[in-house]
Amino acid sequence: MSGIVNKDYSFWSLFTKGLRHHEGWEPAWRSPEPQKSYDFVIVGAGGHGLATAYYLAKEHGAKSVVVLEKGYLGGGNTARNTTIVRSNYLWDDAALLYEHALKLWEGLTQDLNFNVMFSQRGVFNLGHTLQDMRDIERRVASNNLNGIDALVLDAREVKERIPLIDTSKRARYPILGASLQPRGGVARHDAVAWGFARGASKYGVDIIENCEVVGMDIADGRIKGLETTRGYIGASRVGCVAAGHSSVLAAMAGIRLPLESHPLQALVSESMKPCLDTVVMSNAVHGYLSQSDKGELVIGAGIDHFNSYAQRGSPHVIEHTAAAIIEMFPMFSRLRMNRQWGGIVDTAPDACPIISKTRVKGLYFNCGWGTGGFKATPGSGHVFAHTLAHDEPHPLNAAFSLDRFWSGHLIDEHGAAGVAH
Ligand code: FAD
Ligand code: PYC
Repeated sequence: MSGIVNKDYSFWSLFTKGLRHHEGWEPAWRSPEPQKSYDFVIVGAGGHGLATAYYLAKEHGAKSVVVLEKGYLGGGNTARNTTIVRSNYLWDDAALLYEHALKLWEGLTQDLNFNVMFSQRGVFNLGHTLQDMRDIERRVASNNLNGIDALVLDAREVKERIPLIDTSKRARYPILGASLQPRGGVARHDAVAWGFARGASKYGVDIIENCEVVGMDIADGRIKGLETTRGYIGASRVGCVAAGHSSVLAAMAGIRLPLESHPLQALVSESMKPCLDTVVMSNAVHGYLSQSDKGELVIGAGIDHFNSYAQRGSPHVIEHTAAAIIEMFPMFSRLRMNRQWGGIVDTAPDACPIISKTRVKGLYFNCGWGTGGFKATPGSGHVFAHTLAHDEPHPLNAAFSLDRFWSGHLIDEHGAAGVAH
């Protein structure tokens, strides 16, 4: 197939479709019965899993691909994140991987022919202490050396660009400056999942929802198939992309991943008129926010520090988050919060992902994105598809294999992951 099938988007076609309201729409992806076996089985229909399937079919010509999802497509962290996209990581390996993703984001709407509403409104990381500012200078210099857009601003320049922010000296942690990545921004989380699902489906990928993987059939050190709630499915290669549940899947293969699963919460306020046209994050005050197209503030902070698979969190974290936002933007103190939720994030000791083969032949893991994987969605899928298709890492994910936890070549990105840790 040469690409995504073009539909009729003429004025007349859109007008008549509009008249039929919510009836008669054709599904965006097929929902077939699972076949007996596939060349490639992807476990997890979040953005990363769907992107993997899409690129496997599109760029590697894979004809027999299925994505298995225990719940509904895009209902995991893809649905629960706060959609910040940026590539301003410190170390070369991480920066180049996230920049690869950012470049794909820049053409994603056109590639998928589906509006993922990628809005490059800039991302500010605030500095409140001299050490923060030194770290910011270092990271910006490192980003520039890697060809990544980033600049250092002082407090006056921050105030010019974000008029509502409190840069006065009376704040508990006065703002001294910030880094700014102008090409960073936000995207529409659901659209990313739906766009990749539609694209993958049109290339022939089967997407099976309500199909939980409950066991792995491994013989002679090789994966043979998966036990699922919809029966046994044979597989030549299996890519697990299950975010907070990655350790559960790995345990089915007798593998212990160096991951912890934690809840991460977010909240949105009532809608307001547009007043914040960028993304603001502060590691020190410990909160971040942006304004959605609907006018709500989208707010978050750090993980709940206990391990859990329950997709909710503790009230004291919400209180801490609200306090941080009000410290940066005192005028939001009268804003009411509308909703709160949690997702389960898979954090690795060096705050970097694992994109790797395993000791079981044909079994691969893409996980450990922790609090920061949404921004990587297209890049992660792209390099993981390569890894699965060639049985060897793409040059951009070679440093992210499981071996690093034995060799000691960790890539410490706690600073860049910052606020959500
Ligand atoms: P998911 O979307 O969680 O997909 C994994 C899928 O696997 C799920 O749908 C799950 O149901 C399925 N699955 C699990 N086990 C099985 C099984 N046994 N069988 C079948 N299916 C299974 N990142 C950013 O870059 N920017 C942000 O602003 C940001 N904010 C965040 C805010 C919050 C509150 C949270 C929770 C996360 C945030 N993240 C952010 C992190 C980001 O959401 C994740 O790193 C990313 O979405 C992971 O994508 P995924 O496709 O791997 O995971
Ligand atoms: O990775 O940019 C990020 C992020 C922000 C909030 C959660 N994760």
